[in-house]
Amino acid sequence: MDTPLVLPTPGQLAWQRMRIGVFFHFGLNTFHGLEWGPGDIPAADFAPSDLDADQWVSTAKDLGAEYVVITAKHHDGFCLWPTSTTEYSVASSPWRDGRGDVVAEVAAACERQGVRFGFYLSPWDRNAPQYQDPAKYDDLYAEQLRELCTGYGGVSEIWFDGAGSEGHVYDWARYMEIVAEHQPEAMIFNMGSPTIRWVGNEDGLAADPVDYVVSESDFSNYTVESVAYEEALYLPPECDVSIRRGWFWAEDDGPKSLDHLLAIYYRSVGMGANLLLNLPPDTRGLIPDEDAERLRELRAELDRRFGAPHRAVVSLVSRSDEASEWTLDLGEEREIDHLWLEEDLVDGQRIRGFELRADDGTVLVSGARIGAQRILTFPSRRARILALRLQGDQAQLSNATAFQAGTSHVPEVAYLASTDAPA
Ligand code: FUL
Repeated sequence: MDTPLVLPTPGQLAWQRMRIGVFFHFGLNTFHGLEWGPGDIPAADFAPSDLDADQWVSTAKDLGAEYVVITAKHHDGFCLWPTSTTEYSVASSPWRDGRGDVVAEVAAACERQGVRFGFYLSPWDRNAPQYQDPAKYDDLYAEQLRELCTGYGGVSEIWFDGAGSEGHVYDWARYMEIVAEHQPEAMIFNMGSPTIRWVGNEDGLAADPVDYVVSESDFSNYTVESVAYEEALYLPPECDVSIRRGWFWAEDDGPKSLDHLLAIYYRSVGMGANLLLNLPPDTRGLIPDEDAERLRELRAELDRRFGAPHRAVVSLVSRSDEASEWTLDLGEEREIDHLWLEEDLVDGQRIRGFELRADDGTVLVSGARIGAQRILTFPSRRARILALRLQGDQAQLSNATAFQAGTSHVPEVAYLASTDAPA
């Protein structure tokens, strides 16, 4: 069946153009090497020795991230801001003598460094006694959401994680009213009235084809159930993945290899999805040196591959109802092995297939979607003119840029995260 044409909002297009965000998983779990804290670890254990949110945000910027998402509250219910809703927060910890606010420090660092700020507020709460009574819990959660939507300036993204919430009934209409009133521009991840969706795995990998218009999406890593929408929605995917095995910092964990991160980059950003890479701060309250170093290596390799762009002049040659032919002119003959294409999405995602040919007619690469951006690789060759055939009514290309990366090899993904619930 044909996917209906649903147009993106300007906010969704702006979010897609940011391409890379960084997740910060931080909380009591960090101090116990836990992933899903039970909800009764004493707040007194939250004691980062050198917390520096500017270091977090500048590390994210080193990667090229334009937004961050902080776990304001994870499943254990511990709040990283001094909420009025529970004593289970930084206000009951020794950090900054109980007068600290991690969310405020991250928001201020974002403001200083020109990075957009977002937060994760776990619906599932293992600490709040109210959780067993959905109506009472709605009051608590709505107030937490209100505090976060009103106390920290502009919010770019709100992350509603489905994990642990399977079967629980929340008053999403009420929550969405709070967001609409205070942060109408915020992208809404996954639940409520989403504007962006989960990619369906925690490996950072988008499946081919990446469709922005969907009528259902996956709910969480711990159920095969999906959510069906009443009508098809424009919901671009976000690929969340941790630089480490775990989402939270743990002593015996370490960063993924450069090859693995490159594979993730090509299979997320390179496929037209956003990448949300998790960088977990350690017990000092700093992104570990080895993780920051690995990110710099990744950035250096991406700069090496994509640092010398040859932008092509894009011309439409002919068009029928189903397809269009384009030429991409590099101005002079060059040795190239990568092509970065961007679809103009203002009138919707229209490209349903593409074929890239050299001027001798050889097909270099073909595929199903281009979307916000698509990175194509092919064996190195000399070329000035490339021909591109696009399937799809009124398909529009907005950018074609060629590169000589010195390789057309895209690393394989060697490691897939488990979908088992953490203990
Ligand atoms: C999952 C959670 O259960 C993990 O702990 C983590 O927060 C990840 C981003 O989402 O579903």
